[in-house]
Amino acid sequence: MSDATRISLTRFLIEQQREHGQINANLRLLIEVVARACKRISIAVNKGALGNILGSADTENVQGEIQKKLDVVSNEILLEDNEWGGYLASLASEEMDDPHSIPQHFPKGEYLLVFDPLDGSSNIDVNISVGTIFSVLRAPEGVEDPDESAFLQPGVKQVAAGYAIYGSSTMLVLTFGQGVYAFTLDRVEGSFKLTGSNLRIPEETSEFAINMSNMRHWQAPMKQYIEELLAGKTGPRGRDFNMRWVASMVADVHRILTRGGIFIYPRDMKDPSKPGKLRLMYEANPMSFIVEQAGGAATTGLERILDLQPEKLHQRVPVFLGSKAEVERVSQYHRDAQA
Ligand code: AHM
Ligand code: MG
Repeated sequence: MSDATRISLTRFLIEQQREHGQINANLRLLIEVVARACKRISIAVNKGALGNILGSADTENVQGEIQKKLDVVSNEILLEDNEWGGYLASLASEEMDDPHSIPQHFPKGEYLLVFDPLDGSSNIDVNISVGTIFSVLRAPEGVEDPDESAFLQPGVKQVAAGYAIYGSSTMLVLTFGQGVYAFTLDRVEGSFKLTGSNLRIPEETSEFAINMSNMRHWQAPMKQYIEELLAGKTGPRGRDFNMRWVASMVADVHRILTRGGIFIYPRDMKDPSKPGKLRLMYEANPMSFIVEQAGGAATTGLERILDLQPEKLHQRVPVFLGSKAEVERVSQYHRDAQA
């Protein structure tokens, strides 16, 4: 297929609205605007050192992490592009302590948007893939100015989720709960084109992604599972496994959507006050929605991520996601250890 005949994101969304009744005009506009914001972030990422956006911003976010300049720039782009459209009741982000209210002079809408504006920030300065992750929820009815509690809905309530990956090409991956679609940015035309429909994650895999340097801090079932993979052909699994760890969740998840695998960021004892590193609302939930829609599974090791009732906007959770058979196996090890 030539690039000119490929379906654009705009056409795809209009067809989803018109022919399949899956989305309404406001949700279509929301996705289009988020995609446009991701294009702006992609341009900023691509400029690298020439854009004067590498390095630290010398500020801390609510999680006590030093923000990178690009974290701040990406957050501002997403706020600026989305606050005037009339489809949002509020926005929340990894980079802001509290939800961002829609300014008085703009109309308000029915949706909540929550995002990690630049995931994998430690990779910005070394020219490795980073991304944007987002989740769309319905605002509770009758709430004039939604606060944090409005966002605290389980992942099964998401009406859409997606991520953009700024890699060797820029891609947008989306779900509305009826399959997963991938779009590649055509930089000449400036539009996203449909390049993958109904993506499926193979149930079986021989590839895992985990930060092995934390092994000494893991709990027993986690150590057992990885030791078995490392033992390879002569171990209990009877075959060799391969390992990849980009340290950008978007890149690791994107690889798993493309060729299968299991991604794990477990709870560890490095800082016992933290039940994991990744955040539920804008990392684990949207990625779990996408992975389940592609036939994979996503758990905390004990429970399905999408069923969790969030308690805080910036809550952390352990994450096990990807090829179903492996996620089920490692989750079983964790459940057995609890029994
Ligand atoms: P960030 O949102 O601050 O970039 O942190 C999340 C990232 C994930 O993208 C990635 O999977 C993980 O942190 C990597 O952590 P580590 O550096 O511990 O391997
Ligand atoms: Mg992140």
